Amino acid sequence: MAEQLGLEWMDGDRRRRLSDDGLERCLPEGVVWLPRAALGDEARLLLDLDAVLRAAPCRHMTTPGGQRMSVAMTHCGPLGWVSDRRGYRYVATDPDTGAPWPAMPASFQRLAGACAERAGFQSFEPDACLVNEYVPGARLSLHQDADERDMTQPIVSVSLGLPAVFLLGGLERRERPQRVPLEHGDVVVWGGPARLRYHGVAPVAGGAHPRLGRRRVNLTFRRAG
Ligand code: MD3
Ligand code: FE
Repeated sequence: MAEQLGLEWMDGDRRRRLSDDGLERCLPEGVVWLPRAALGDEARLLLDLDAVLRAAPCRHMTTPGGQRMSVAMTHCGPLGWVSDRRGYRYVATDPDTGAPWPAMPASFQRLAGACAERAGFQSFEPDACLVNEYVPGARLSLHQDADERDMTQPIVSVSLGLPAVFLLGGLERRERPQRVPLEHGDVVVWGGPARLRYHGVAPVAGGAHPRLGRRRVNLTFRRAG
């Protein structure tokens, strides 16, 4: 049975954890979902997020093809990802101001490190934290994260605010994506064989979150350089 479901790689503990909110979720190898893991120090996390957003406001970048992204983004930590007509790359300064990206708050580093460790990655030290901001209707089309240097390092993602449906595809673009609902406080660690899966976010539905209002904010922690 477990084999048929593709669960043979999971130990009993992890299988229980996946279902401990009563929602069965069968995720591919290398994906570890930690429901509500970001809420342990929620107040601190949201205060620190506010400070980052004040220092480096989210902006809509342009794809190399000239499209304005519906997601607005900014960064903290030594490196930030930028996209413009020249392509994608990681850079140490905010192109809008020429200043370094704001420092990565200690609360962010602690959360990312602790979640990576729960997923089996010791001493994860991210040098980039992407902050994506979605208002209702914003989406992220299917893509791979392949601009980081070391693909043995995981990506840790933290969902905050409005819920979203995450689209988890395969290693090739044509594979039909699985829909994974993510809520405020959920953390997902993507590593190993899942690191290069295609993924995206379905258009965010309307509504308002009690703490973050009419938006979803996603943090992704990466080892980029
Ligand atoms: C699966 N962000 O910033 S995070 C991105 O919700 C991005 O804002 C989405 O995709 C968001 O690049 C999803 C989850 C994520 C990040 C990296 C992955 C999922 C991944 C890498 C491989 C497989
Ligand atoms: Fe991505």
